[in-house]
Amino acid sequence: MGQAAAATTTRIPLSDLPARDWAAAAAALDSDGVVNLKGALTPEAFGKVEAAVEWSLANPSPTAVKFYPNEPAKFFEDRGHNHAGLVRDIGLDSMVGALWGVDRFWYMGEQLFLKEGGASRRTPWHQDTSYLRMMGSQLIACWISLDPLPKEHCLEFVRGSHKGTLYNGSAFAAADDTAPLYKQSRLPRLPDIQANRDGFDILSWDVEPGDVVVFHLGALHGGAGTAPGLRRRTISMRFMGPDVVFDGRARDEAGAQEGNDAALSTVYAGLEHGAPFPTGHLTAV
Ligand SMILES: O=C(O)CCC(=O)C(=O)O
Repeated sequence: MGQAAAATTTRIPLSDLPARDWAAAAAALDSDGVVNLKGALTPEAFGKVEAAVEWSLANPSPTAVKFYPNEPAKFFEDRGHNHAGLVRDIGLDSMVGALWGVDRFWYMGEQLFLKEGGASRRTPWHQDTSYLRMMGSQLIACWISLDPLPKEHCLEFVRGSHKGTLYNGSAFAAADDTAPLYKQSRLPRLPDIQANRDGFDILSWDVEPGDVVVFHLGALHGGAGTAPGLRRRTISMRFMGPDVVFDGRARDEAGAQEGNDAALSTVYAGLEHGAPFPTGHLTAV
């Protein structure tokens, strides 16, 4: 664990955070599967996120990866559970509580992406729930970019897809973004959204420092690439709420080339489909 300790012991009241129509934000998240909380972080809070991300980049975990090692630009990804304290420090817990209308929920950890050093390729379209056996409405990532990103370099979403088909994961293969993570699975292969963009209702925004894009982990999303000269540092902080249950429907998965299946299989052991999802490995926030 790196920087987990919270600097404050009580939540920042919603009234002390930048004002927002939280009911409208919650309704957008429910219907579209994503909402951009524009200007949600104060400059001070944004500075704390930036310090946390820089700490994580300077202290990569043993499972950090450089995707597409044969490409000139760096496309780095890492996961950790180092920033639970940050959740409280920047008022993210108050925001999540306002979106869900619940008081008790859990921090699942963070994932970092860094693209720099030239034109970097896209993050393939995928759903996070393909990699997690979790079901429920209270399952989100708060995606924060530390660098201003015009829409064409932002994270993109298929509107409403969190209520649609659950697809096989993406193997992040160099030659084919839809190549399935699980070579054997009942989940259908991802559609080629990038090649058929007009066939999908794609949502994204120009994002500025301070914006927090919140999305349901079942939403189809893909990250745009970068242009030379653009550095793109992003962090996704994930949360689950009390309505999340174990998704025990048969997937007959096998043949994953990578993933956190081994660690998660101990969490899933013995669970019945629909059982409340265990929280012992998570941080209550
Ligand atoms: O920032 C990106 O390009 C990818 C983000 C992503 O896929 C995620 O947060 O799940």
